[in-house]
Amino acid sequence: MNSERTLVIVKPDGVQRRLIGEILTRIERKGYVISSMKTMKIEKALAEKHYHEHENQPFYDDLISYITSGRVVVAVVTGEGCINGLRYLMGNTDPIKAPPGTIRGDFATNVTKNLIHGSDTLENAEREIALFFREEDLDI
Ligand code: D4T
Repeated sequence: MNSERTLVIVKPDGVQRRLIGEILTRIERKGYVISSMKTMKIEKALAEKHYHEHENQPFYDDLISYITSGRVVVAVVTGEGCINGLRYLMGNTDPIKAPPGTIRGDFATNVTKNLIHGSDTLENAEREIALFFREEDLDI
């Protein structure tokens, strides 16, 4: 399988609970590379672009206010099969259904405050990376 890249966000609860190191360690231990990274507070307009596919969902307003509520870590992660691989590391969207050993299974209980975002498809990975990073800053 070819090397891929994906967008990871350590969400506000992960930052507030001092879990940045724990989460990034798991990603690195798996064998993926954190190739670009920054901390930031996501503005509402950017959050709406990022989560536009959920705009008709009943949880959308809560999702936007949550993801804009505090600082996050945004990273481009690269590695063989990392889009799906990261989703396995993260566990099910609902942490109650995420098995022990996964990030959400080990550290979260709430479907909104579920610690981490990872792109779900190649197309979304490229779309999301372009929302948060300039291409010329990525290939250093
Ligand atoms: P993200 O996109 O944050 O990596 O999460 P997932 O890919 O695992 O889950 P998703 O796209 O289906 O949902 C996006 C985001 O919405 C929150 N959410 C989801 C919520 O607050 N209530 C819900 O009922 C669902 C399904 C959690 C993640």
